[in-house]
Amino acid sequence: MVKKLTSKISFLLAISLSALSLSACSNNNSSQSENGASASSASTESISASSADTDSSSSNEDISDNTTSDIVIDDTEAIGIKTVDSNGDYYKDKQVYVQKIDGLSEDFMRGVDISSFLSEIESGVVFKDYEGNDIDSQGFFDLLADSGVNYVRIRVWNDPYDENGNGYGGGNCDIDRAISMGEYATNAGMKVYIDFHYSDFWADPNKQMCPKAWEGMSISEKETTLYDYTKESLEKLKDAGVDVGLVAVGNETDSGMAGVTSNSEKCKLYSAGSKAVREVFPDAYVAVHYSNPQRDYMEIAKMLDDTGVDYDVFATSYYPYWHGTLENLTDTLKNVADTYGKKVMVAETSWAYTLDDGDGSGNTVGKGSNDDSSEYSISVQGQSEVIRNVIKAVADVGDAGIGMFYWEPAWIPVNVYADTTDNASDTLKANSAAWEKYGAGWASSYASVYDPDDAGQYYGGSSWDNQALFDFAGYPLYSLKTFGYVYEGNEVEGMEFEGALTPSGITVSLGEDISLYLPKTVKGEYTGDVRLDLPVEWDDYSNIKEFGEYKLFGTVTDILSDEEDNTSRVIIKITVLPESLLENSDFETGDDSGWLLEGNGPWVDTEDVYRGEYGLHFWSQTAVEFTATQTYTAIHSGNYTASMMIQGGDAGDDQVITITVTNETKGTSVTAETKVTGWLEWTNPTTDVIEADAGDILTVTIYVKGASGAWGTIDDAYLYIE
Ligand SMILES: [Ca+2]
Ligand SMILES: [Ca+2]
Repeated sequence: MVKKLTSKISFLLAISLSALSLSACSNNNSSQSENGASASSASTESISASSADTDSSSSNEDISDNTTSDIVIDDTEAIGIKTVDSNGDYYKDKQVYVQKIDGLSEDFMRGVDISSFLSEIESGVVFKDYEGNDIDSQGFFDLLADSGVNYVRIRVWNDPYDENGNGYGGGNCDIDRAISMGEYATNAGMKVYIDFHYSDFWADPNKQMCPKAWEGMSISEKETTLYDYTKESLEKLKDAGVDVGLVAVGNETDSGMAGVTSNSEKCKLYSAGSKAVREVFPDAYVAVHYSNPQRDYMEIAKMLDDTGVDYDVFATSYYPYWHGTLENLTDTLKNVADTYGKKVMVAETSWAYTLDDGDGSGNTVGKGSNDDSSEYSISVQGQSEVIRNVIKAVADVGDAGIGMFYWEPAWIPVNVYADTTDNASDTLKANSAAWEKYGAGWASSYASVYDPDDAGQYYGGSSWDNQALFDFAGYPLYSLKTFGYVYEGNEVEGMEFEGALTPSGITVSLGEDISLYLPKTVKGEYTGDVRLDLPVEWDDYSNIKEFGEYKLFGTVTDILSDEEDNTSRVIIKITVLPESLLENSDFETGDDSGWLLEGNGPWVDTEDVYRGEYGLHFWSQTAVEFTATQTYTAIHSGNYTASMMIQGGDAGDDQVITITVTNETKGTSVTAETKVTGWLEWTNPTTDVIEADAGDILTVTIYVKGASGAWGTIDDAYLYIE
């Protein structure tokens, strides 16, 4: 990482990076940076299956001819390929090992979002029970309840239809369809979470489009209209007897809601929605929902508090491949809960059991896409562990942690598609027709009038079929039963310990307490794709006293074994940064003390830091151009070097980013350049050495020039002597 440092590695502990195999376990930073390619500094995953998720080659065929929608496809051949793993074993037969969660409340919301369900059924999808029998719609909801699910989440769009009544897709989720699904859920004894998007189609961190009928309204008109719409919709649910237990006013509303973008206007709309919920369902929770627990949730919660928004639950999405560690999830939610007296929950999560695509429309998680996290295996067991561990992370908040919802576990292929089969093109044609006619895909071509840039370009099928809790042919996976298993745990036969996975490396500054950064557990691997958090005792590291890169061994204990010899060894990479000669190199004072900031863009903030709590964040609506400068008087003669960590995006082709050390006394300077390439894609520009004598004046200058809208973070800006 800090390339210049290797020259000073202690001989005893010296290692070459190439000799240390860390590839088995990619770290969090790399998995998050997968996401950077998709653009903004907010969490950029469009789980509604946007551009990157969708196979445009298949989705842009002419599929407007509805007459093909009733082609009957023989799934037999495709099923043989797509419903078994590489060993030829059926996914549906895979039992799951589940660690019991002690003390989990019976009331804990163990939910699933089944918003696409009706469109699936209308398209001819048939779900099965664990014995392989076909089940009807009520049977499907009963199966969820029997598996331990006690809550169902349903999204609601205002008017997801074009002027001719053609659905936009994604389940065509209007209020009437929410009522139908809500009735099944209520009949099955489950409660319902209504997820208003306040849009005619997908609302997420990237888009919060105004409903067509609300275009051109002033904010006060929107408040009234949103209140009326919410009240009317909820009254319909109430009249139908749907057991609504929670209502979210907006979906992943990080960047706005219903076409408004300012916090003050957004809060007015939250309040209008909340007022309607209180009137119709006084016992229901009111939730707000944001997308990424790595964001500044404390500032958001403060803003909501300052504005006086009346809500009960601060909800977040948490996708393990995008949204950081479970520890951070728990800590962030606990902070909000403790400080503002709110309940907290995870409104969306999921995990893949295969990297295959089942319907001919590309998936969000696939080969080379969001698949490099090693916390969990891509397997039915991996899904189970995500469900169990996310529930536990929320429950670990305490009484305020009230629930977890799995996103779209039933969004499976209409017909199982495999490009290797003879009927592949017919299958894709039939699927495409169902996406068009019944809304079983993420978007139909009809959505282009409303959402031309995303749906209009990339309309197609399910980007989520491999993250479902049913296989491609409709058989339930045992991962679904995790919702019930968490109370008592579930054993599987013949599970054996295979060893510990190499953990992510850590970075500390010289003089910092390494124990604060060393993980207390590492992942242990067992047969059956099982990965458990196992306690680790690290060897003595008191001899790490200089900067450089080190490896440290630890002893891992297999918690499932009673044998005496139940341990194995593991290695962690430790990068010790030099002691910086600059003041506030890591920005951990929480302000710009020590630095002279000049120009447009930078401020010290908590968002997207490299290390610690703070970094030097930058963003501007207009062109970004600034310098951050600090001067140091050399105490010793020697070779000096400067480096920094930087990430960001949208800086344009003409961006210039440099870090320079100038010896003002001698009139010499050295510069290192870099570019920002995406969210959390950190680079580490490091200058060549520059000579200085004692008493020379050295100036370190960070210079950033980027297009309007450029954003990013600088952290750990160092000057050191070799
Ligand atoms: Ca797919
Ligand atoms: Ca920092």
